[in-house]
Amino acid sequence: MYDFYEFPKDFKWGTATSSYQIEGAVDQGGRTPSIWDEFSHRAGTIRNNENGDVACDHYHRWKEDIQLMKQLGYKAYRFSIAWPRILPDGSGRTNQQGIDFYNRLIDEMLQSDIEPYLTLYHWDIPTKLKDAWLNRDSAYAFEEFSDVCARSFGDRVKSWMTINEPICASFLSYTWGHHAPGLSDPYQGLVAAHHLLLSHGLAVKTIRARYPDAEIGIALNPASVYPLTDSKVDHQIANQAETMQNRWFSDPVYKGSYPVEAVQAYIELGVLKNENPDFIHSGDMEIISIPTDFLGINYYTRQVYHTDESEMPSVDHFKSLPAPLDNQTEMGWEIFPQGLFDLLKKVNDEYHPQKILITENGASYSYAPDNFGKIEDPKRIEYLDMHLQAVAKAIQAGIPVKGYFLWSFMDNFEWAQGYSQRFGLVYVDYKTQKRTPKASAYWYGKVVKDNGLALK
Ligand code: IFM
Repeated sequence: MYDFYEFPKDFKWGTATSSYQIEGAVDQGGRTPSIWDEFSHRAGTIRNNENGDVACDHYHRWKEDIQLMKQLGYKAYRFSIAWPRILPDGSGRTNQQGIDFYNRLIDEMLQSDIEPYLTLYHWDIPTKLKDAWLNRDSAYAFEEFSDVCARSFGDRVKSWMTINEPICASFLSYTWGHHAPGLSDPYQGLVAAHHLLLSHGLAVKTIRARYPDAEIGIALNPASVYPLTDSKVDHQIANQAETMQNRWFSDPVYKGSYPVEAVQAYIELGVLKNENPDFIHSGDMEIISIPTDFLGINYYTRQVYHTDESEMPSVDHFKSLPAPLDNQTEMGWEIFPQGLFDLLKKVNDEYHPQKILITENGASYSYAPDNFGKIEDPKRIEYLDMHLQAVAKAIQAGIPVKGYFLWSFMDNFEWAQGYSQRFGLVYVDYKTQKRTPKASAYWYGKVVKDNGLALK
C-alpha cells in the first residue's frame, strides 16, 4: 500500500500551450508573420516541411478548448500571446482584433474557473522587427509589447511569464540553427541571449509599474546535468555545460552578472574578444536582475557528459550522451524523474527563489484512438506520475514549488519536429480538428481533483 500524498492547499494545477504551436490563422485577425512563419516555410527546416499555418485551429476553437479544459477539471492554464497579433509592426500600431481575441480567451477562462497564466514571449517575434533578437531595439519593442499587454489584460491576469526558455530562443536559434531564424553563429547566439534577458527585465519593470501586485517570472529550462563517471574530465565537462548553458541565463536574472568562467570559456573559444562585450550596455545587468516573484522551471530530461580525452575538450555545443534506447520518450529524451528533483534542489540552493512553478513537464507519445475511439496512453501516465512524485518529494524537502503546468493541454506543432511528436493530454486529429481526451487527460483530472497522488 502506498501513502496518499496531498499537495499544499493552494497548489496550482494547470496545463500549458503556446500561440504559434496551437493557434493557426496566421494571416487572420490582423496578424502579421513572425520569424516562425518565415522559418517554417523555408524548405527543409521542419520535418515533413510542416508549419503552424493551421496548427490546432485554436484561433477559431478557443471556446471549445477552454470548455474541454473545464470539463477535465484543470484549474489553471498557461498560454502565450502572439506578439504579431497585438503589435503587427512589432511596435507602434496596436491591433484591436488581436487584443479582443485574448480578451475573449481570458474571460472564458475566468468564467470557467481557470486561472490565466500569461507568457509574453514563446518565440514568435514579428518579422517586421529588423534582425529580430540581434537588434537591441527589439528589447525596447518588447517593453512596449509588455506594456500593451499589461494595460489590456492586467486587470484580470495576475501571473505573468516574460520569456519562455531563452536558451532556445537564442542558442538553439542563432548558435545551433535548429530554430527560427536558423542562424549558426555563437557570437550572435550570445547577442540574442542578452537582448532576450534585457527584454525580460524591461517587461518585469513595465508590468510591475502598472500592476504592483502582479506576480512575474521567467520560464527557464536549465538542463539537469550529470557526469557519467567520477573522472576529473567528466566533472569538468559537466560543470562547463552547466555554466555555459544554465547559469548563462539564471545568473544574470538572480545575480546580475554572467558567470565569469563561462565568459572566460567564450574568450578562449574566440567567440568573445574580452570580458566586456559591446552588446552589454551600462545599466543592463541591473535591469535584467530586477527581482521577480517566481522562477518557472521547464523540465523534460537530463544530460549526461563523458569524454575519454585526458585533456579538457572545448565545450561549445554541449554534446551530451544519447539516451538509453530502453528508457526514452519518442523525442529520444531519457526518462529521468530524479533529474527534476535534483534540478529543483540545485536552483533552490543556488538562487533561493521565493517560489518555483513547474511551467512545463510532459512527454511525447504517439498513441492514437483505437477502434472504439479510446486512447489508453499508459506511458505518458507513467511518465507524469513519476515526475509528480519528484515534485512531491521536492515540496517535502522544503523546496517552494507552488504549481505544475503540464505540457501540453493538447497535441500541437512541435517546432522543428512538426506534428510528428504528440505531447498532448488531448489528442488532435489534424485532418478534422477533432479533440479526443486521452486516458492521461482523465488521470490528470483526478490528480487535480484529489490534489495529490499515491506516493511511491
Ligand atoms: O513544445 C515545446 C515548448 O514549446 C517549449 N518547451 C519544450 C516543449 C517540448 O519540446
